Amino acid sequence: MDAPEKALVEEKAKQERVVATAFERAQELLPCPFGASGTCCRACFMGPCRVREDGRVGVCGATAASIAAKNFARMVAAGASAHSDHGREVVLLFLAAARGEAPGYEIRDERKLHMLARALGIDPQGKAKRELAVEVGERLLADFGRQEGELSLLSRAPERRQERWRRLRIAPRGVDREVVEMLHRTSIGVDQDPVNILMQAARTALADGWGGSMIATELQDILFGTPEPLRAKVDLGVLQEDQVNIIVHGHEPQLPELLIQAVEDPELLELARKRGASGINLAGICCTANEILMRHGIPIAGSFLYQELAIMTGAVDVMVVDVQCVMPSLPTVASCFHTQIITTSEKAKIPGADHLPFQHDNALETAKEIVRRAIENFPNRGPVDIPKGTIDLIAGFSHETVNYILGGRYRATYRPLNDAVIDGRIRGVVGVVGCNNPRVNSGYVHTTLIRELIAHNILVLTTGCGAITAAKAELLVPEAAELAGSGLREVCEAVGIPPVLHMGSCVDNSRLLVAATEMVKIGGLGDDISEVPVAGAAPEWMSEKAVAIGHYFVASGVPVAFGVGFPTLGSETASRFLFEGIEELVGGKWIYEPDPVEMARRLIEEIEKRRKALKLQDAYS
Ligand code: BF8
Repeated sequence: MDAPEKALVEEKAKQERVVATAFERAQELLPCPFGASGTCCRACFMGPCRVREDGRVGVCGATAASIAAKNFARMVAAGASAHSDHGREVVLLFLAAARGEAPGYEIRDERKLHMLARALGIDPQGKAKRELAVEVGERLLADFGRQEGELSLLSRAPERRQERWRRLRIAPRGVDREVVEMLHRTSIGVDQDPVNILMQAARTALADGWGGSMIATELQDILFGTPEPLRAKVDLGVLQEDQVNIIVHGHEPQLPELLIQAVEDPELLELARKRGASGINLAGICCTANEILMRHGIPIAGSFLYQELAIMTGAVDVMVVDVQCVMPSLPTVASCFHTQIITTSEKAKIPGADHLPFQHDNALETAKEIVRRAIENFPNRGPVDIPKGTIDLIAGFSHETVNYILGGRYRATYRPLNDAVIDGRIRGVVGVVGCNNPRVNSGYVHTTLIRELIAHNILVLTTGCGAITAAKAELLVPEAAELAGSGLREVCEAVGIPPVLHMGSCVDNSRLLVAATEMVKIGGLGDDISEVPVAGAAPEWMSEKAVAIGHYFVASGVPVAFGVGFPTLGSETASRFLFEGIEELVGGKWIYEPDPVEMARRLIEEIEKRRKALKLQDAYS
């Protein structure tokens, strides 16, 4: 073996030793059974106390039930914080753009701005676009710090739902207030009643769904454009061997929106050619990917579990990350290749990554600098191995476009959807959302569930990494209607839509709340979300954010199924409340079922229960 060849083999061996991915780490690290089932308490330093529901209690006397409830509630608070802090950043940029302090950004969807203003009780008549945007932005910004009263957008929910929240005293006041109170109540020696804790968790979660997340979605649409259906591509094959490849990863679309402009900059394109590349290619991972896919058709390299694999193609010149779901392993993996990892949020630095902070007044320069660095890094590539092939998908189903598609632009309405549910062509609607998890047969779980549901005439709405997974299984194309039951197939073919509709990122689960509300308002399916034949599922969840999302759907009246494991299983008392008792209060409940076929069966059972209560016709087979 000559010297260069030996060096290559050694290098490859080094890579093989060093490049462990989440899949290998998940095999090596077994979860702690107490932590996984929710009964390890770390709220003080007399412990940590690991208890079981067998009469044993923690040093302070805490029971397994209160510990499990507290841990669940803290997951909700953390998840709600993540979505809501994203929402807050969007409002701040929105206000800066409206005030002319954020070059490169403008208010794009004036029609939606007017609709949102009216939902907030602001009369848009006679107001200039920017003036109205400032008024809307300031109103929504106040929702984060509101101490009394109710969140502004709660008024969008069906009347009956709002009354129920008020009766139960879980109508959220301010986003930050609910999160702070949740943390207070779960610190040592405060709230010890599992039901009381889990109901405040419901209030905190509602502050996410009808607050932070909804604010993020609505203002992003107004600022960057409301999505409309478009065709795009998914899989690692979207990376281009002969082009500079930049991957955006994380959750916030603010900077990626300008990266889209920067990769088309003629000077940068010329520089790329000088460095030997034929162009500059932008692709996405995780929810940032979903954001720019929905609005611009930017291709998706993969979901959460693909972030390390993308780097291992050797073809990623820069991976630019913001917040959430960014693995700390990235710089280690990247160190075996030429990839530069660039962090852009002051809230999220990673040892070993470069930091290029994004601010409102320098966004375009930052975007161009990132592109420049990627170009300069292109000649440093080693061997490149991009898996061949890509898969087509249709995305861009915002609540508004579903409205237009079904009813037409001038009579936009959910009426045809309600009619299809009423006559049984569609038995119900299920949101299949959430993460990928290396502890299960990732991908299989999501897609098996979805296939079962559509085969039983259930229309599936999807977001987040679940949507990317569905896309990879070719479920987001109109041809997938062939897998649907006869009723759903008929509707999909008539309207020309896939049986699985991509509705965006994880904050865009708020679109599903708006859609469910719209179904109530159109009529014929009950007076509250809890009566409509709808359900939700996160079969491969892993993030605290998924717990927050699940809990706000439950608190909005929707049954929600989780796979993988459930974070309160160590306490039968806490679990029984979430699986059964909570339903009497809010109309929704949690379901835990790791098997996707069985999960589908249980969700269909919930849908049928609602159909029966509404005395709807027998569904198509
Ligand atoms: O916020 S689905 S892995 S990327 S947490 Fe994360 Fe889960 Fe993906 Fe979107 Ni949502």
